[in-house]
Amino acid sequence: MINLEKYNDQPEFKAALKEMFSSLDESVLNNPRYASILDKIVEPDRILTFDIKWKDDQGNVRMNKGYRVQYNNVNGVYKGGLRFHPTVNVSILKLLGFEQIFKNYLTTLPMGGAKGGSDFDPKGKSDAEVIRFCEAFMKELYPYIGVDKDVPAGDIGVGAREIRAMYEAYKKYSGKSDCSLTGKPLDLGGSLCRTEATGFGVTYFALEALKAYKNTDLKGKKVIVSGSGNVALYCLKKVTELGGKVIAMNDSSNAIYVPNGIDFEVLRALKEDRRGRIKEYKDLVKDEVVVMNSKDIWGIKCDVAFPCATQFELDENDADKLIANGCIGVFEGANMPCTLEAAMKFINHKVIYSPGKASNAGGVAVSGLEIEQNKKGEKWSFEEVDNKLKGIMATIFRNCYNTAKDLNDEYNLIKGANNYAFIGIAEKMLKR
Ligand code: NDP
Ligand code: 2IT
Repeated sequence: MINLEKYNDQPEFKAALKEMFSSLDESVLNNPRYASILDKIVEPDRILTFDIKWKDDQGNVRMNKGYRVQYNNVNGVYKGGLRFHPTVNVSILKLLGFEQIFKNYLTTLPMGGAKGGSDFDPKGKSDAEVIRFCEAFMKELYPYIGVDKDVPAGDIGVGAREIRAMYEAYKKYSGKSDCSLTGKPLDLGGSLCRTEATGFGVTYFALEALKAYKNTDLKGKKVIVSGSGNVALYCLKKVTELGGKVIAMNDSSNAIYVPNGIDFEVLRALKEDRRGRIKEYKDLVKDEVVVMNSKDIWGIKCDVAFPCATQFELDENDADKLIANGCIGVFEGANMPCTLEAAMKFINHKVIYSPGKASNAGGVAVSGLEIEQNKKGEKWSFEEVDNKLKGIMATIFRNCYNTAKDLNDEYNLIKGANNYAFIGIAEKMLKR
């Protein structure tokens, strides 16, 4: 058994371990075949830590911490995003890296688990500062990555601008132009539909689940999508295309409630082109827009919710409000946005609940397809990638749903995802 108390100084990571080990079936947890690998599965192969020195626009040398947690490569090369946010620390990266092992297995593509990033805060920095930081970050990281070793991508605070700068720096320092990063801009060998993949993917997963559990879809549904970054924006786009109405979104400062529905193109331009704040949306449209506190988003009545911002943004009290308001499905686009207590409330009330490692796997899945295209020297059409993404999300849903049903706990997709993926990874570790 895993002694969770050992991780009291890493509360975020401890929460991820608790989610996993409280959901594993007795037949898995007490399987003598797996006894020898339990300790190995919980700790990363290595944690690379480095100092990043970069120059601000005034010419001052600034310093941040950089990390890459290479967790487990039994299912393929280390793979997972890079996060630039002031809260980044080893505990959060271990949470994310641990999740990534099982998420990547669920995609059915050959990718191991990793995560990395820095406590650098891109907010309030000029483009030139961000680009200099990215170059300095890659100067430290490049020896440890590459298409046959470890392939990072984006996450919070790391989008097209950052990946471009890091990929250019990788080429400069390593002299190679292999697929060492995914989420690349198209002119640098990126894949069509990678930008959209996580947000589209979580919506495809929701469609599968709504059909299987409640024989319904997103048409006419009132929807809340938290966050307003990459995942949230493309979830908004796909939900709207499928006939749902996204009535509320947020950022870390404010939420907006828009009874007539949020306009994707207006919000996209505000967020992607201008890096604006969500409250500015009010000045851009004629519709009624109510600006609220960020956290108040979960008190708005909706049919379906997609938490797409950050870890632990939705707690038990928020879950109570959503349940009382008649919400029928909560699909995680972010990584572990619901606390375990919130998730268990949904499950116990038969609200469909999907853990991020299952429903947000579309991003890394299309990263896997980007690697495949780069290796083969091919460029697939948007439609081709999008169709493969749909197929992968449907497979993930089926595998989790069938496992949950086999365990006589139909609404428990935590059990479904964790038992299915844990056995898959454990069996591979035993064969190594
Ligand atoms: P972005 O940086 O593009 O956007 C993050 C969004 O979340 C911003 O709107 C940000 O607001 C908001 N946010 C961050 N912290 C908080 C907070 N404490 N309260 C409210 N809002 C907050 O990141 P992504 O969209 O890429 O990532 C979002 C989530 O999805 C993360 O959990 C990430 O790990 C996960 N994910 C991302 C994938 C990807 O491919 N990008 C793939 C799978 C999962 P603000 O601007 O105010 O900080
Ligand atoms: O959490 C995630 O799955 C990501 N940030 C995407 C990782 C990737 O390698 O595309």
